[in-house]
Amino acid sequence: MIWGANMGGIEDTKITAAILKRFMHDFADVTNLDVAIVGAGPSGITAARFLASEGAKVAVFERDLHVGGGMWGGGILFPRVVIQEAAKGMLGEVGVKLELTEAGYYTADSVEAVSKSTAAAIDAGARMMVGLTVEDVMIREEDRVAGVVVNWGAVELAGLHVDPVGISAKVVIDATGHDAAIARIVQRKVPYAKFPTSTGGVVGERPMWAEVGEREIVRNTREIYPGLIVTGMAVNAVFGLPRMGPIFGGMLTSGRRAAEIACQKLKKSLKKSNQ
Ligand code: 48F
Repeated sequence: MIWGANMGGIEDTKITAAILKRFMHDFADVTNLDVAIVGAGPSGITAARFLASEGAKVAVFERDLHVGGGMWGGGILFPRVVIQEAAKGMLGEVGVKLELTEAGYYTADSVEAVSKSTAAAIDAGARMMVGLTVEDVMIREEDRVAGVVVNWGAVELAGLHVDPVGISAKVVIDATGHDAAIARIVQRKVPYAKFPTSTGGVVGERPMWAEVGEREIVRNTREIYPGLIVTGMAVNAVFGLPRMGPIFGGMLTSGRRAAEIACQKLKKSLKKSNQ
């Protein structure tokens, strides 16, 4: 038998139907979530893995067609990333090979780091929804963020006037990196919204200082408005903390911390609804 000899018997319209059926089903399945994560960079992917492994129904909405955010490209397009001693387990546990380059500084292949972290999140049960931009949030009773509003990234790029659709979520995680896009949407659309920052709003990130940025990012990963948690570089943008460049331990650990906070919130709301 020649390899590929039995590959025929295919109908184009059946391929069309298979794509439609499968994606409609998958999209319908993410319209009611425990946690909606915005942004598939290192912090969002890590938060998704931990939440899914705790049994939460979680999806990541990413406007690009690819995952990885700023991790994929490493530093100045050299596709390698640095991880400090304290965080090396975060990549080690998903099977990423680390090299000790200098005492305390491990390096990883950024493509391997993104691919294996994403695969681990998907295997744990997280859904990755690529090509979808979050352009708004849903706000419900008691001024609570209760979901995200999505549209195709291509619609945004083309500047088309097309209405988006809503996805409900008990918790929303802003993992949009330097943009802190979801925090900024809440600030813009809910004029009385107050964040626990020095200005009560998004302060904006400070110039590069890896030592301080990495130290502060996990400590400041928190719920900044009812139902809205910030993680990753969005934390530093919201709280006015320095950026760090291509070191990623803080991003991964912040993602894990965001997942912990979201889990605690989910457990509390489950308790309340059982009372
Ligand atoms: O920027 P990004 O990688 O965020 P992160 O997880 O990690 C930051 C590091 O990559 C790096 C760094 C290391 O020291 O500073 O920058 O905090 O990933 C953010 C993702 O969010 C997507 C964006 O395309 C990127 O993949 N994103 C941003 N805004 C939206 C969005 C939006 N409105 N809707 C959907 N996705």
